[in-house]
Amino acid sequence: LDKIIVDKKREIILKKAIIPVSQLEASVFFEKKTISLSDNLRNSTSGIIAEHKRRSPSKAEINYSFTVEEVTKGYENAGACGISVLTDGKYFGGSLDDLLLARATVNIPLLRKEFIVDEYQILEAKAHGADLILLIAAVLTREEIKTLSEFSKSLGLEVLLEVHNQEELEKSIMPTLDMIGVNNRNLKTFEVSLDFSKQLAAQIPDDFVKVSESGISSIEAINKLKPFGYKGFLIGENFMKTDNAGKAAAE
Ligand code: IGP
Repeated sequence: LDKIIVDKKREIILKKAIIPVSQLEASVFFEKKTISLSDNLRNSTSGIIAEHKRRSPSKAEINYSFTVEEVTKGYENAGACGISVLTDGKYFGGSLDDLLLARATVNIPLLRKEFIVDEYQILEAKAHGADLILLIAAVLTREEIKTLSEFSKSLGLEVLLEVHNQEELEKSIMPTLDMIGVNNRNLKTFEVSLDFSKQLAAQIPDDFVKVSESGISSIEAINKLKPFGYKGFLIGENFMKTDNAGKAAAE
């Protein structure tokens, strides 16, 4: 995780030198209103946030056989509340082009799934059609979470804050967040257990929509998480590893 962040910071320095903020701000998406994922989750029964993920550090290759359009259209047709698009290239095989293609394909909320450490990445998210961003408490200070979430909100982007334990949750709670996600996967050890979601649920204040992330592989798992107050379920690998991600999401 520390290595990913070091790489990310270098990547941002290089990108800033090539694509100035003014160029990002010229994107048509700055004039477009965003769609609210938190509203969708509050009003939905499925709560599925389906993820486009080609590979990951914990699993290596998952699926390279389908286009972003095929996968995201499939998710939308299956009734997903929103779609998460990995944009990290080095570790997840994604890109901002993937986000743009997803935006050209579907009309449901899009999450830019990225290790965000700089406001520049939030401008990129907006410029490529995202409706919300992810902030990961494990790699940010409270001050950074505050600055980055305020900046997102000023652009009309909702914020999903990801935590993995009580300490991260306590340091992060603030009114500029919309949703709080408990990552069932420890990003440092890759250990996965739905118990993380179950244990932390009661500590998440009711003003935030609760999302359970990672390692969810069945309807039974979702049904076990719902009584803890979870309204959103972020699922990647379990859909992507099949030969029809949309069909898997529909089932
Ligand atoms: C999806 P899974 O186990 O269903 O493929 O997990 C998503 O939660 C996971 O990709 C994720 C992630 C992240 C990826 C959660 N938090 C932070 C990169 C960065």
